[in-house]
Amino acid sequence: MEKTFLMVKPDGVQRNLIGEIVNRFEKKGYQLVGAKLMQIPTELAEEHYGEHKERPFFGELVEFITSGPVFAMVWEGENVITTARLMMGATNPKESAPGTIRGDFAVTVGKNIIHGSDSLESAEREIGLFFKQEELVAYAKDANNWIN
Ligand code: IDP
Repeated sequence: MEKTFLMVKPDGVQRNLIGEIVNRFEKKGYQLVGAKLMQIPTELAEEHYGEHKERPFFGELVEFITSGPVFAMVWEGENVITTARLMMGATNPKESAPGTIRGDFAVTVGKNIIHGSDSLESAEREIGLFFKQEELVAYAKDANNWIN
């Protein structure tokens, strides 16, 4: 089953949005298979956001993502990578639709509440960066028969 890496950023944790965000993905019908509250070390932040190394906002981005605890998660379900991105909304909250997480809770691009993998390749890379294999839990839920 497809998996994605989602993370409530420090602004989302500080604004008490962990529960709200978990609730949205649970209600949608996806399954949580791993989660932890953690403080990201600078080296991990730089690796996670490596594709943005040359961007002018890279320093600011690393500083922000390490500025407080994040809630890192792995979610599983059919088409979860693409659908989670739709549920998050556009990167810049000025463009994210109401009803999406960023559209409902964020105002500026630098503090946009949530991260989610944008492809199968980045999902596998990011899950590997943040979680050990034994931290992911495979389990069956009867309700899945009413979802899939
Ligand atoms: P994504 O998070 O929607 O995948 P990316 O383009 O991968 O978006 O950018 C990563 C993160 O970098 C964004 O979520 C946002 O927090 C931050 N970011 C993007 N553009 C800017 C900017 O112009 N200024 C500050 N931060 C930015």
